[in-house]
Amino acid sequence: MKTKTYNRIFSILSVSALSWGLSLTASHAFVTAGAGFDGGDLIRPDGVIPHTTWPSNSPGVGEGSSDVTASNLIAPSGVTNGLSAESFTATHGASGGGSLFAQWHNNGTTTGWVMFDLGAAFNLSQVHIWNGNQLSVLGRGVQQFDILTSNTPGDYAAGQENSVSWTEVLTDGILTQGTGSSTLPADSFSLGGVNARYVQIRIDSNYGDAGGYTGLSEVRLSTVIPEPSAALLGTVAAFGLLLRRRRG
Ligand SMILES: [Ca+2]
Repeated sequence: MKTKTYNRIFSILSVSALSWGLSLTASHAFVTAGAGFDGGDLIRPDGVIPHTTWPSNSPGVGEGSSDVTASNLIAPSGVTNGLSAESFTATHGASGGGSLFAQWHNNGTTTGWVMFDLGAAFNLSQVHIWNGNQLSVLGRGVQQFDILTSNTPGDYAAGQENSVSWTEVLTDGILTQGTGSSTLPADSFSLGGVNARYVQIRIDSNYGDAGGYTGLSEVRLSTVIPEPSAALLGTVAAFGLLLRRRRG
């Protein structure tokens, strides 16, 4: 009888742990650790929409529109360390000058926006941003920005960036200027655990590029560390009680 009870409790424990562990979409979950990273799972967005992207009709030195397309923010592209691990500690290479591109920059404005679809709603702990890191034009990197989030599907479309259902969760963040290093780290900013599927970076300013272009290299989000469900905690408590009874 006691063995049967044991088996049942182990079964409940297994099912509870399984449903807890799978509460995050498997394709998004990456376990990572590093300075500045507060835990949880790293999320690579499924989609990205920029307000503009620099066109290919006047390419510069070895530069075409595919070198600066917004998909370079999520590819991953240009990641020079941790590419296979998809890790927060990954670094990003420099762009331009015959070197690596793999970034996004807009079509000649110091402000603007870029929005991301995470594919599902998550409780977001942090946003991790690798700034623009384009050799000889490091002023194109984002300086001040806001983060807005939403769970309204219609918000993820050009023309909806000012929809009232976007909520500002980070105001006037300051991104570190790129140095042209081949191993640029990410800057991390808290999002306070907000539940959201859509994330918008609203650019307030850049670092003073003479041509007025502004861009970024790569963007990730991370989740809060999931709390054990009440059902699992209850099961663990019952299991402890059973052990005490057996010992008694
Ligand atoms: Ca990139």
